[in-house]
Amino acid sequence: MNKPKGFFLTFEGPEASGKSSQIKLLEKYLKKNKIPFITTREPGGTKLSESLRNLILKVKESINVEEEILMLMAARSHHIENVIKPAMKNGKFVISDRFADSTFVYQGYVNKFGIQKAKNLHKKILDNYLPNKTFLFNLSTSMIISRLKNRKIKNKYDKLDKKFHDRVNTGYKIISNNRRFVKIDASQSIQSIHKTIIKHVNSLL
Ligand code: ATM
Repeated sequence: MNKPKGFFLTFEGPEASGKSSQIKLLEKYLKKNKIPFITTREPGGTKLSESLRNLILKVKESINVEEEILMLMAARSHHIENVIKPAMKNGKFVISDRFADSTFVYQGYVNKFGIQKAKNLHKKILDNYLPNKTFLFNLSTSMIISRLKNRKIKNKYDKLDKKFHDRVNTGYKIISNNRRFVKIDASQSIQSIHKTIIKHVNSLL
């Protein structure tokens, strides 16, 4: 008998776009339907990668974008080899809150490392390991800012201004011209977004 095939799904988008709430709803749905899955996140996903997350997002010392991207890729390599690939081998759905696309956008575009340079590094270091599908949450800058106002500041990126969020949105627009991406209008209701996600997930089963 053929072993069940795993599936790698990622959630991407700007801050406060509702990714995490949707991941929780999807977890509930998969549990209810007895579909084997794991959820994980980036930066993070392993003990080592979570320590790197703390360094990258909370460190007071300033690090340059090259240092940051190398730390992210080290964390990602550990995550892929120790969590994602083993779960995929066991036929599970792997759901990750952010992955390589965040590096292409935040470091590659927003922090000016270069999208293509970031993609080249991903090819070289991580064998171009990419998700099967990516849900990309789109939200206008004004809505991001208004949602963030109701949220306690969580990391160094949450503090940044309108220009920053505009750049994040532009970065996602640039990298998402590809069939891997399912674009979600994140201003819709939680339930209607959930329905869309379930529809796509069911089409993969
Ligand atoms: P979450 O709050 O979605 O967990 O994301 C943490 C931050 O990490 C997010 N910015 N904010 N706020 C984006 C940033 N990040 C990068 O800059 N590069 C990456 O490769 C990843 C995975 C995340």
